[in-house]
Amino acid sequence: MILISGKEVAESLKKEIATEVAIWVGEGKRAPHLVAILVGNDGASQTYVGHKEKMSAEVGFRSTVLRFDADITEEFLLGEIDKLNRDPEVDGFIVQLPLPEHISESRVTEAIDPRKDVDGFHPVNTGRMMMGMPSYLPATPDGILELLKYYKIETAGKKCVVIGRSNIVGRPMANLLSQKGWDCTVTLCHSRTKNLKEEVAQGDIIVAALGKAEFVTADMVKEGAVVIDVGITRVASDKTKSGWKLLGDVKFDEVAPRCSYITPVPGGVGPMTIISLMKNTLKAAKKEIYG
Ligand code: L34
Repeated sequence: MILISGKEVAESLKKEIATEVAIWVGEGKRAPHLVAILVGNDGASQTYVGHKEKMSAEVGFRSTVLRFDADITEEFLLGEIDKLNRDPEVDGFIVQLPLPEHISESRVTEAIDPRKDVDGFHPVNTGRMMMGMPSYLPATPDGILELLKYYKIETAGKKCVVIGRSNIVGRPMANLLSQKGWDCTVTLCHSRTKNLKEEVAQGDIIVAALGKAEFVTADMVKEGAVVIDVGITRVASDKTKSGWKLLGDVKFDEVAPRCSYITPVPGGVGPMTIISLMKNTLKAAKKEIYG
């Protein structure tokens, strides 16, 4: 069993991005500028946005975090998005999800200028991605592809089972893995899938992205499978200082011995999500996708 270190791959890609940024700035261009909007005070979201800020600084970006109270109106948020769309000093921006229930995530996502949509969540980027056209790829699926590439994991002709059909992970992941160059035969499983255990057990590559702690157990995993764990749930723990620990969607201790490769939580997919956002922001600054 080989433990896939997202931390290590992220570190290596970080150096490449930092070098590219240094060359860009050395040519007299403005440093790429990423803005993150954070609404409310969800603990996990604050941690993730904090990691995005830190990584931005490490690769040489300028970054700004706009923090708003959970009770702002949708109209106000759309106004802030409009300002960022028009601001020539902002290359890319994201609105960290989830949003408070009274704000529509789809209206917010659609309001972002696709040219600045470094999350790759806008329908224009999603559509372009599905057609194999140049687009910003959603960060988590792109980060997973980078892990497969780094570890030289064969995907062509493999049976890949994706569990979870979210707009930001499961569905784009299933789509990308089925595209030319990756060439997987993909099954997308979800809460209404019949015989889920049997479906997952067919997978040469399993991507668990349903958001249920320790859902994938050893009996669902074929011997020698590659297991990618996207889940990250905080559960109470009396063994940590913070009072909680992180669990993936995979029951790691029993699944790991059966795998050829497996990602840990933390230190697996999470750091790659951050790196892919940096890749997209650099592309935005260089106007690589839309010119
Ligand atoms: N708009 N909303 C928007 N864009 C995104 O790309 C995200 N996502 C997901 C949630 N909402 C979003 C993230 O940023 C998930 N996500 C994310 C980012 C980073 C990490 C996890 C999820 C991460 O850094 N994980 C670390 C541990 C973090 C911890 O200590 O809690 C890891 O090693 O897995």
